[in-house]
Amino acid sequence: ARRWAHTPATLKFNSVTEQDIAHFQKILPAASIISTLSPVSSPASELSIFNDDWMNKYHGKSTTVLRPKSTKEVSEIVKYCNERGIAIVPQGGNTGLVGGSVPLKDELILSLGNMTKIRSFDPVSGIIVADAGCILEAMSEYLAPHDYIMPLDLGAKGSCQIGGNVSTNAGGLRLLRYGNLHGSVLGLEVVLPDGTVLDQLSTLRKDNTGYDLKQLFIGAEGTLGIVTGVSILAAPAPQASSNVMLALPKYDNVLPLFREVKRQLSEILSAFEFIDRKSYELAVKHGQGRALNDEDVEGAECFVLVETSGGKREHDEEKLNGLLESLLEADEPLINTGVLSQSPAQFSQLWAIREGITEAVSKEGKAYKYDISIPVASFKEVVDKTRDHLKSKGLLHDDAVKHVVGYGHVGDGNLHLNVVAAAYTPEIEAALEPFVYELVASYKGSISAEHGIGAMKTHALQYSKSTTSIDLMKKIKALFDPKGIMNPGKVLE
Ligand code: FAD
Ligand code: 2HG
Ligand code: ZN
Repeated sequence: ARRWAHTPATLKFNSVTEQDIAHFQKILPAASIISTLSPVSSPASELSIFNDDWMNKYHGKSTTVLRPKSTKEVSEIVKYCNERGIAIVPQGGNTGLVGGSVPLKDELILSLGNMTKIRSFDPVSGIIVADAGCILEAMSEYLAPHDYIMPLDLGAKGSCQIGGNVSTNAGGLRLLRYGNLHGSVLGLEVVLPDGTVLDQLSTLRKDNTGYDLKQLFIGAEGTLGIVTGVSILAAPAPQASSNVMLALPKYDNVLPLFREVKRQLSEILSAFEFIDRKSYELAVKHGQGRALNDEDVEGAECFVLVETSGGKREHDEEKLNGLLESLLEADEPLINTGVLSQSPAQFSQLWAIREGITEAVSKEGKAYKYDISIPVASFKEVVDKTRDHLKSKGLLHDDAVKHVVGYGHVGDGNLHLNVVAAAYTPEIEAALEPFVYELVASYKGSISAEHGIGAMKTHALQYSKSTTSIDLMKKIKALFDPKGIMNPGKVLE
């Protein structure tokens, strides 16, 4: 019930009717329409994978999902919806973690899942242009034989789409090396809320011709238009990659370790990921990756996964081995042990532990997810303070909150604080919010480092954005989408 409170009170939209379905049938083939309304009359169960989010925390009530195959079809649908006052939720792989990809009420869902063409690839520049519905992993597989990689990677790669990645400005596991999408996206094709196609699908690396409009859509979470095409700069595939899981006796060692790792590995360091002890245990318990040997885990308060990517295996191995030796031989070692991958399979297994935490947490219980930017030195303090707070409210026990864990992208100052509960309850939510947001604000942090605002944090935006910024965001929204049909109630209240 609380979610409905966030729906903009002033905006009124029309529900999709049977007449609308008849109109959509003129735009799209029957196979591209899923609707409980006649004459399509799909069973409600077919709609649930689009109405329910990945965490099964947010539940829409849409009657209709449209799955266009071309930008022209998207444009005709959007133009019609704008005229009719029907609200639209753009949906990619539906892996978002902030309730942005599912309706708040019965908005029409426009799924990009049928738009999966690679439009072009230039093996000299590395620029790839693709339909927004291309799955991230499929794009990586397309690039591999050409010796290129996508500049982003995340645990949801098998389901998330490049249009969804762009719309959430997804960060992920390669940000430390390749930066965020504001840098690597070169152009976008967007269907604006009145159906106009904004063609900015540039393949230029340099283009200073006034305002860079595409940046507005990167991270707009579907509130300003529908991304239908993406031009992105792929990175040359590293010739050698390696990784090592470092076990730390205490959290306080993370920062000095980061400094030392950066100093010694310099240009070959490509990831520095943090995993606290409980996150590690949950990953292993739920079959993510392969457990380390007991003696490697013993006495570890947390772990750091370091990845190197470089051009020459012998050179990189020498550096990594040198790093490990110097860390272990130090008078007061920052690490207990380091487990170095010896084969591509072991490399993947170490990554699977880190990438699998989200999945493991969702198997363990219902997760309240806080994706925050704070100074790295405070990661542990924030996890501990949150746990203590829940304990003081009498909520830290198996029937309420089972675990409070922290993991994330240390290299980018991004902590994933996950509170794993037996169920989503108003009592736990009230204990966590605004507590966590106030805590983040006290460190001058961000309440959303990489997952976005969605439906979850609209009411908390002011913890990280000034009134002036929010006012400007509202003006931009009104300029692009005067009727407010595009993903209403997301990002802005
Ligand atoms: P969806 O979930 O479908 O949509 C997300 C938002 O974008 C919604 O607001 C939706 O309306 C909008 N949208 C989607 N497609 C379009 C489009 N074509 N045009 C306009 N708007 C659109 N995120 C990170 O940043 N880093 C991570 O490391 C990371 N790891 C994850 C691991 C797991 C296991 C999971 C489940 C999620 C993870 N995420 C991560 C969350 C992340 O936001 C998404 O995985 C991804 O970027 C969303 O892509 P999607 O295609 O699933 O979009
Ligand atoms: C990750 O880094 C993702 O693994 C997901 O961003 C984080 O589930 C989460 O909270
Ligand atoms: Zn993340």
